[in-house]
Parts: sequence; C-alpha cells; structure tokens
Amino acid sequence: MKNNIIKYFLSGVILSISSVSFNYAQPKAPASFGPVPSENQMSWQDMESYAFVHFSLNTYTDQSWGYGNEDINQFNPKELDCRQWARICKNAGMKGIIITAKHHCGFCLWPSNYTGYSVKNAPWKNGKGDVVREMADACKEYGLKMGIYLSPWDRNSKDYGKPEYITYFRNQLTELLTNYGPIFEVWFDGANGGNGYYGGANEVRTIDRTTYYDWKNTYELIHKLQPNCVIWNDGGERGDLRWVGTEEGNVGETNWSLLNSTGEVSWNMLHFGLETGNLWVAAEVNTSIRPEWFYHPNEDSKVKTVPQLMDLYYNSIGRNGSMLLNFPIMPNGLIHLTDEKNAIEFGKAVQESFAINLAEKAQTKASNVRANSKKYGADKVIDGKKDTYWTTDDNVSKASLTIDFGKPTLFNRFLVQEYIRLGQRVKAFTLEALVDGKWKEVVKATTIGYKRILRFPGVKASMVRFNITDSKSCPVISNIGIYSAPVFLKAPTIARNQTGEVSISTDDIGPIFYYTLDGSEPSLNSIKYDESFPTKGKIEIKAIAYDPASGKSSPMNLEKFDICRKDWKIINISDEKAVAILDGDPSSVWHQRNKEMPLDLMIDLGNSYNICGFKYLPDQNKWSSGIITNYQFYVSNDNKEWKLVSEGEFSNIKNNPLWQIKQFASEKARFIKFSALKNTSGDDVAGYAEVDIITN
Ligand code: FUL
Repeated sequence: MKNNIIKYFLSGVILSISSVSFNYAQPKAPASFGPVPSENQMSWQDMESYAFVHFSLNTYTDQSWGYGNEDINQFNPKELDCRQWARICKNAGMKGIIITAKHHCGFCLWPSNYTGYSVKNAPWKNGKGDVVREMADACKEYGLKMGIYLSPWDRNSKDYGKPEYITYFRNQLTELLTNYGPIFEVWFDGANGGNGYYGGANEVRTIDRTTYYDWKNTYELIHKLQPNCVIWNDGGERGDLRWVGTEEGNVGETNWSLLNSTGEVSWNMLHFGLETGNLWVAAEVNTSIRPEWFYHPNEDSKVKTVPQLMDLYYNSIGRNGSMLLNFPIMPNGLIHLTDEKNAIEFGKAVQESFAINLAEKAQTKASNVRANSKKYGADKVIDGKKDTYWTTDDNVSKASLTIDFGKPTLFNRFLVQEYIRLGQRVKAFTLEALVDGKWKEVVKATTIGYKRILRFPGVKASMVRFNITDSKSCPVISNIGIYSAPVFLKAPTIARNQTGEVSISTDDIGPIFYYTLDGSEPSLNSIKYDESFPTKGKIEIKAIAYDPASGKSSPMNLEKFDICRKDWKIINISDEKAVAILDGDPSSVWHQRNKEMPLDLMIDLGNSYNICGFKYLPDQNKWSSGIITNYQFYVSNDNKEWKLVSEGEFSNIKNNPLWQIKQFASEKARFIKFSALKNTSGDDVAGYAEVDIITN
C-alpha cells in the first residue's frame, strides 16, 4: 500500500515536471479566429482545379439555353468517350469533373426514372446509354472526383413552378447521388429566364428563388446521401461555395472566404467575400475554355490560349479561389483537339512555373515567433508540410519574415498560404526585396486565405521580406514559395473600324506583330505590322506577337470580318454618338432610352447583300442597363416593307456578355431593323457596343 502511495506520488511529480517542460517547449496553438472551413470545404479547397463539361441537346442545336422542346432524336454522340475527357483533365492537372447531368432544357444525360426526356429515349446506344455512368467510370479509372450539375430551372417539366416539381427535382437528385459513387460537389445554377416549353404550356413561369426550392430540406437530403459533398448554390440558402459574380474567370484581389449566413448577397460580396461574414463560404471561379459554355463551331478559333489560361490561374487559384474550367463537348461526344492541346499545355506551364521553390533552401527569420517556440518558427513556411505553420504571439497583428537566399536570386512570383483551419486573418501585406543593399517594395496586397500568388516583373535580390501589415488576429502562415516563372506572351487583339482600317495591339510591353491575310499561319516571315492598314470586304486576319528580347512568340489570334461597314448609316437615330455602335471598339457604347420598348435600331447598309445572320455585342460594363435579352430582327429592301427573319432570346447574356450570333435563312436586303423587346433590368433602355451582320 505504502509502496503504491510512493509510486503514485512519484509518477505525479514526474508527470507534472514533464508537463511543465512540455508547455514550455510547445505553447498553445492560437485559438481559431472567426468562421473556419468544414472538413468538406478543406478537401474541396485542396483540389484547387477541376473541370466542367457542358453537354446536352444544346450541343446539337447550337444554343446556350434550350427551350425544353428540342427533339431528343438529335442526341447521338457517335464517338462519345468520357475517358478522353478524363484523360485531358488529368493531364491538365485537374482533380475532378462536374457534368451537366441536366441543363435548363431538362434533358437528362442519365436514364432517369422520372421523365421520358432523357438518353433512354434518344437514338444513342438505342436508348441503353448513360453518360453519367460512363463519366463516373472514367473518373474512377483516372483517379478523378466527380461532381453533378443539376439545373433547378427545368424548361421541359410540365410541373415546373408548382410544388410537385420539387419532388421531381429531389427524386432526380436522389438518383444521381445514389447510383454513381462518391460525388464531391453539386452545382445548382440560379439561372431562370421565365419562359419555356413546360410540357407544352409554352408560357412564362417565374418562381421566388429564395423560397420555391425549399433548399433546406434538399440540403438535408444531400448530406444524408453524400456526407462528403460540397454544395454550390447561386440562390436562396447559403451553400458551401459561392459564385464570384462573373463568368469571365476572376475573383476579387481582396477575397474573404466569408459571407453572412442569411440576408441578401450583393455583387461585391460575391466578388470580394465579406470581411465581417459569419460563415465560411469559399469562392469558386467558373469559366469556359471557349467564350460560351456549350460547343459552337464558330468558336473553334476562340479557345483560350496558354497565356489566357495562366491569367485565369492567377486570378482564381492565385486569389484564394478554386478554378472550375469548362470544356464544351462536341456533337460527336469528344473534346475538340484545340481545347485539348491548350489545356494540356496549360497544365505543363503551371507545373513549370512552380517547379522550383527558390525559398526552400533559404534561411528564414521572423520578427516574432509564438513564445519563441520551435514549433511555430519561421522555417515552418518552407518545410513543405501542410499542417505546420509560423505564427506569432497572440497580440501581434504586424510581423515580418525574412528569407535569405545567400546570393542574388532572380524571381517574379510570390506564393503564400494561411493555415485556414484557424480562420482567415491577414488583411494586408507587402513584399520587399534587398536589391544592391537597399530594401525596395516589390508588391503590396490585401488578403491571403488558402492561397495567394502575386506576379511582378523579375527582381534580382539576395533577401526578401514578407511584411504582414494588418491582420485580424495573430497571423498563421503555413507556406511560402518564391519562383522564377516563364512569361507567356498574349495573342494580339485585332480590330477593324467602320472605314475598314485594321489595327493590331496588345497590353504586353515590347512585342512586335506579324500577320497574314491569306489564311496561312503567321510567322516571322509574314507581313510585319507597323501601323493600321485599310481593308475592304470580307477578310480573315491571323496575327502573332513576337518579343525580340526573349525570342518568344505568342499564340495566334484569328479574326474574321464580314463586309466593311463604311457605307452604313443609322437611319432612325439623330444622335451623332450612335456611331459607337459601328466603330469596331467594344468599349464604346451607345444607349437609347427616349421611348418605351420595343426600341428599334434601323440601318441602311448602302447596298443590298445576302444577309444570313446578325451579331450583337452588349455593353461590356455589367453595371450599365440596356443589355438586350429578347429581340426581333427584320430586313427590308425599301425601308418600308419589313420582313421578320429572326426572333428570340440572348440566353446567358447577363452573366456572360459575349457577341450574340443569330443565323437565319439568307435574304437579300439593304435595310436592317434590330428591335429590342426586353432587357436584363426590365426597363426601357437598349444599349449597343457593336452590331454587325453575316452575309453569304
Ligand atoms: C450559367 C448557365 O446559365 C450557363 O448556361 C452555364 O451552365 C453556366 C455554368 O452557368 O449561369
């Protein structure tokens, strides 16, 4: 007994001594600050880059949004190969694929038990096919995760707008979340243009986005069926991830992974997050490798090039967001070769850019280390481990970390990561470099979050200093990388004004341009561009930029221009500024707002042409009104009798304000009338950046 007492006493002493020394060597980690990500959000954030594939009946009808009555007999992708999609995404460094299982037209890529409007009634594989299954198998084979896009808006369903539709929607969701293995993300598009086929009703059905779908119960269903899945939702109930307010491929430079759990979400909140938000809702940057989401043959020369994709990378992953890059699938069921080539080269460019971390072997030193503990030392930012970090004492909101290369070192990228499991904290920081014995500011920025990457012209320095100048609570930094990344020249911009004068330009500094007019590939032996030059009639221009300093060339840009607009006259508008509509400059815009809709724009082309289509570029400033959504297009030979040749909607124009191209059976005419029936803001304004025609 006595022995036992002594034993307990001694072990107590030993325990308390060791716990004293333990405390001394390993002070308490900082407490978390504000909202923190869930485990699901953490695994999603680690993926960084993943793909979208857009494939549906739109692929066969050349539309952006199907109306819901498209003939399913068109769906017959003879060479469909989801393994090709998976291989490309894998080689481009992506970690998953989200498939448009059902887009707004309501057509299902899987044989749903709840509708006939699906692959089971299409000629493809005699109705025995299932694209979602083939994609699930391909993802598994290539080690990719799979996600599901299921459009809440369904222009085919007779029940859309009624309570019954919610049951239908949940039944479909249940099929998708039960039968195809693990799903990493579900994507609920907020789009709803109102009108649709709706089982033959052909009417407008509007719903209250905040209440109609009863998201709360749908989320419960998702959590039950797929506990590890994150939810992207652009309406009503807050999901795990947020849209960033644009489909152009960027999120704000300041980007908080926070929103409030309730209340309206403004565009600013989507784009920049909300510093004071009470819920972790991280940013997902979605964009397409082509201007549009679905495949359109006229975009074959508009595939994003490596420099454009690198911009996307820096403006999404480099700004505390994830990158969701879309591949439109062609009618044959494959990704186009150009998209494949550019995506894979892009993957290589990313690898090459971040292959060697110049900070890895450097000496690190911090102005403050939490309780002077080794566990939280400056070297933790270069140890390559995700779960270690440099942090300071609790009351510190300004701190510096110096990285000593030991010799002058050239670099042009700075990467930094917060340990976000403890919250997003840093509000502002700078980077300085010791150049020729003097500290010089290289770059200044705001938030960090999961990952921030800054680009700047090359600097040669022996030391750099990372200064946190403001932080919500003591900073917690898990990783720093310094790189010397290759620089990629952008393809030049080619513009033609109303008189037919062509100019070639770029925002890169230094390059010269070479171009061709005969369809051949431009090279250094082609025509050298010195100044703008006159052109007549239809032309096709291919141009490259070339940087003599590095000896590097840009990817090629191809622009096709139809007839010259020299003789065109706007006949129903007296305002001289209306010429902005024809000047070939997408940034100059003219608005008419003096009457009620419909608002007409009438043009005398000066001569008769065989007109088989028209093009409309809306105001590129998303804040301005006058973005036309519904139109009619007429032609005439005498400016008296008009023939309606095209009418309809510009489907996704609000989120993606691209050139809208409409084609129709050819008509010989000298006058055109473009009538605006409705705009995105529901008022009486029609705005035009450019209007053009297509002739044959
Ligand atoms: C948008 C949709 O309307 C587009 O068609 C596309 O699916 C894109 C990803 O989201 O809002």
